[in-house]
Amino acid sequence: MRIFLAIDVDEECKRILAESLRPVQKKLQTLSWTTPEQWHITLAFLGEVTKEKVFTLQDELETIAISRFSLEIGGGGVFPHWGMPRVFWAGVSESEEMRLLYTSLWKVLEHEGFSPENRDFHPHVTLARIKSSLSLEEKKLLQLVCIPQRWVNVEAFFLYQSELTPYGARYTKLRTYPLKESHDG
Ligand code: 2AM
Repeated sequence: MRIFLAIDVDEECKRILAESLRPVQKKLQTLSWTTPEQWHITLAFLGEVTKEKVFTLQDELETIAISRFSLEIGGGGVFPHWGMPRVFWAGVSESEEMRLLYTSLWKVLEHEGFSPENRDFHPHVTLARIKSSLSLEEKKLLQLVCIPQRWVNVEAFFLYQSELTPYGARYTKLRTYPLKESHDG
């Protein structure tokens, strides 16, 4: 199974994001736009993992005891850089709480034999994948997209299965890991 761990984007935030993208989506139809059902913030992509390993991992992840927190989604950017954009994303605020969740997850994952990726953690919501090179004009259109800032409450993280289909990636939630209510101590 191909699996990853992620935080969700709430419905209201998705609605606002979708609205801010609509005009540019019409103009840039050569981009592979992701759909609101696919939007999430990846914490760890684990790739192909045996079912047995998923079973143990599912339980190990229950040991994570982190409190709920809020994060801010907004603004746009690209990976790796504007010279050769490959992914167009909505930004996610860096915060101590997010770092804590990320490092706590990786402590469990490393214990289970997974190795962290070499690249730095840049939380984001992937909005489009860019397969061909863009003209200056197309880049300008993307740079001018106004994605409003919005606070999102993070009350859980999720273990997802990713299935690659001819119609794009299909993500299914395998397990929900609720975060602690702040007054839980
Ligand atoms: P991306 O959106 O930034 O491409 C499921 O595939 C999720 O895991 C996607 O959100 C994807 O991030 C992320 N991911 C991270 N590394 C990946 C990889 N090597 N292959 C596929 N997805 C990866």
